[in-house]
Amino acid sequence: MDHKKLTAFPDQFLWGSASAAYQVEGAWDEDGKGLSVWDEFVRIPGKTFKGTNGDVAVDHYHRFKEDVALMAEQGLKTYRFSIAWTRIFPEGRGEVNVEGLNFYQDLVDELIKHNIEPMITLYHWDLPQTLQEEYGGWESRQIIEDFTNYAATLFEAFRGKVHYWVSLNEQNVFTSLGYMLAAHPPGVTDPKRMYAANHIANLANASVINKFHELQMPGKIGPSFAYTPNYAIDSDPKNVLAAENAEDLMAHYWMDVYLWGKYPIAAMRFLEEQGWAPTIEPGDQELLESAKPDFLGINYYQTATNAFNPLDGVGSGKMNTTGKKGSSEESGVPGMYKKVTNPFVDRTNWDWEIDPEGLRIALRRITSRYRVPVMITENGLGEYDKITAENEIHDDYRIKYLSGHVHAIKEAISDGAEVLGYCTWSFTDLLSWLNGYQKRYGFVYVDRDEDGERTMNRYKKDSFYWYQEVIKENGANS
Ligand code: BGP
Repeated sequence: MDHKKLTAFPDQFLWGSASAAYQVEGAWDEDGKGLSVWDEFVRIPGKTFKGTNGDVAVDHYHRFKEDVALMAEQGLKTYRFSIAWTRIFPEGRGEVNVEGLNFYQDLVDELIKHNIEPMITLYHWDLPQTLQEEYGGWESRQIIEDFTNYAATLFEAFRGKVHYWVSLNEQNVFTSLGYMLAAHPPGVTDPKRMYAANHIANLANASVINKFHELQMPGKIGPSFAYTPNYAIDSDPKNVLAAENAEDLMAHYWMDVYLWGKYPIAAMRFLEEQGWAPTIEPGDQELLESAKPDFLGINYYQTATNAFNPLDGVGSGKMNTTGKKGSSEESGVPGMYKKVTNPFVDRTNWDWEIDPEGLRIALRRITSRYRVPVMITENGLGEYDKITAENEIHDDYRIKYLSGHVHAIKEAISDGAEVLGYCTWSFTDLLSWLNGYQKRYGFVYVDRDEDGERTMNRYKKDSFYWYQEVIKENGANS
C-alpha cells in the first residue's frame, strides 16, 4: 500500500551496527582462550577463500577502544557483538576464565561510557572444540545444559548493564552449512544429522530463553534468524507452490518453532518421507512451547525467487565465495523448489540479490504471522571497496543499499510493524567466514586483506557520515 505520510521512527529506535567475535577479535589464543571449531576448521585446506582465518582478524581485541570511539563519533545507539564461548569457558564448561570475561566487561563498560547500548549475541558459531570432540557438539543433548550454564553465567555477569540479548545467531545457517553442505564446521553432509542437531539447537535456544526469564533479567532476549523471504517466479500455480514449499522448509521451519514451539506441517511431512525428520522425545514439545522470545531478531540480506523442481531435479550447488559475479550454481531441494534468478532485481558481485522492498515484505509477514516485535540484527552490503590516495572510500553503492533498506523499514513501521532497532552489518570491515577480507561490509575501512595484515589502520568511509546523519535526525528524511 502507498501511505499518504510515513510514520516516524520511534524515539527510542536503536540505530546500530553488528559484528561477531571470530570475525573481528583476533587474539585467537590469548588470555586463556580455548580453541573453537572455527579455529580448527579454517586450517582445513580449501575451506575458506585463500585460506583466510580469524587468528588476527581486524584485531578488535586490542583495538576495541579505538573502535568504540568511532562508534561514539558516528552516534551509534547500540552495538551488537558476540561473546566467544571459549574465552569464558575455554573447554566449554567448568571454571570461568576470568581474563576472558574481563575483556567483555571492559568492552561493555566502554560502550556504556559512550551511551551505546550493548547487545550481546551468546552464540555466533564459535563452539568450543572440546565440546565438539567430547560429545559431538550440537548433536548431543548434553549441549542444552552446557549452553544454558554458559548463558546464565553471562546473564549474571552483565545483569543491569546489558538489556538486549541474542540467543543463537542464524541457527538455520550454522546447521545447514555445518551438516548439509559441509561449508561450516563440523563439515558434514547428512540431512538426517542436520535436522537432529537443529532440533537440539531448538531445545537449547528454548532453555536459554526460559533461563533468562526465570532469572528475571531486566531486558529482552530473542534468536536471530537469517530470513530470506521467498517469491514465486510467476503465477504458474506450480511455481507458487514451490515458493510456499521454500517458505515452509527454509523459514517457517525455524520461525514457527521460535514463536509457536511447533514445526510446520508440510515441511515436517516432507522430512518424514525423506527419512530426515528429527526424533522428538517426551517433554521436547512442552519445552519448545514454553519459551517465549521477547523479540524476533532477523538478519536480512536478500530474497529468493523460486520455481517448480521435480523429485529428480536440482540439489545443492556451489556458492559464490570468490566475488566473480554469476559464478554461483543453481540450487534447490528436489521435490520442493529450486532457486531461480529474479529478473526484477540487481545482484552484488557475490550474487546476493539486492531487494530493499523484500525487507518490508519480511517485516510484514512476520508481523502478520507472529505479532512479535522485530529487531533487525543484520543488514548490509558486501562489496569490493577502493581506498584513494587521500584515504577516502567512496562507497555510494553501500549508501544506496542501506538507505533503500532504511526506507523500507519506515514503510513497514507505517504498515504497523513493531521494529525495535536496526543493526547494519558491519561496523568495521571484518573477516567474512568463507569469503576472506575482500568482501567488505563496514562503515569503517580496515587496512588489511587476505595477503597481509598491513597497518590495520581504520578509515571512515562515505557511508560512515551518511549513517551519522540518519541517526542524528532519527531517520526523519529516510
Ligand atoms: C550472516 C552472518 C554474519 C556475516 C554475514 C555476511 O550470515 O551472521 O556473520 O558473515 O552473514 O555474510 P558473508 O560474510 O558470507 O558475506
